[in-house]
Amino acid sequence: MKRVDIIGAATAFGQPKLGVDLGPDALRYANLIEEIEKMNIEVNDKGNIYSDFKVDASTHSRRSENNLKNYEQVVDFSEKLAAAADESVRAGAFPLVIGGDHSLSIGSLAGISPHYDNLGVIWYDAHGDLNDSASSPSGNIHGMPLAIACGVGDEKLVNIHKTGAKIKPENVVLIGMRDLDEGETRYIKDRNILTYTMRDIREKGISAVMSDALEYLEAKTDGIHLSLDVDALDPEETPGTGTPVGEGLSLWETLLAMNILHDSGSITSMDLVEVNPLLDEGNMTAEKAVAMASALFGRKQK
Ligand code: NNH
Ligand code: MN
Ligand code: MN
Ligand code: MN
Repeated sequence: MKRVDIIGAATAFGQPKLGVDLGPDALRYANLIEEIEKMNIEVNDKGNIYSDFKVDASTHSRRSENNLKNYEQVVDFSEKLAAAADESVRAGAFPLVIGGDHSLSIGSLAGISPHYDNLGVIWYDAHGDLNDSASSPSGNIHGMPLAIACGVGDEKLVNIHKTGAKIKPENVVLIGMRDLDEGETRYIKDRNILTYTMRDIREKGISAVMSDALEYLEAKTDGIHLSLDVDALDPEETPGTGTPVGEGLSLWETLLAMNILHDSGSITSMDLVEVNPLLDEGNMTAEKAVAMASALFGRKQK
């Protein structure tokens, strides 16, 4: 890895709550760049990407086309982010895309995946983000990016940056699952996606889960993208996020998971998403997210 490129994805259009577009700056304020530099890694902060559309607090998330809220805003933002992520991989850097809501992964995966024959994905989240507009209970696009990357969903969203599916469901591992919608459960079963629910993690332990996930992906992929939604953790750990779900992962489990991923040397890009400083207690969610990213880049747990 030549360097880490920080790409700020300042978007809130994938979900209804204001403030998640401030996540990138909350992470910088929590010393994201300095903490990664401590690992003797060069960091290039590329600043934030913003939509040309302005967030209008009075209508945000109410405009919906075919049960896709803020549709044209998400299409526009995804194209911009995909171009930035593509450029970063092309330059030999490790893109660290900081959000922003999880709809940003439509753009990050679209930009990154063309550089690989078989990109693997670890989706560390309470949710599967495998809805399409028909199965989505909310119309919020942040519940759809993984399906879109697999080629399922709205045509424009599926064809962002490059035509067609960006990844294969057999190259995906879901970790931390505890709030799946019906359509998502069906898709996981139909495509036989390797899934670790909270119960699986309790039974096996996070260390064995991570090793098994790595073994599964390393055998058939030429790069692994980590998409880390801070709501994977328990809301007591990361309260500053829009859709918290109880009985989640602890900080220490996640730091251990990140250390195991670091030691593998297999992770080639990352999204760090759903930090909403307006919902936070102080800046603790951003601070913990920085600890998680630092652990991925080699900071050892005490
Ligand atoms: N599954 C729900 C939906 O599609 C919630 C998604 N929310 C997330 N995903 N934060 O990670 O609306
Ligand atoms: Mn998510
Ligand atoms: Mn989530
Ligand atoms: Mn190292």
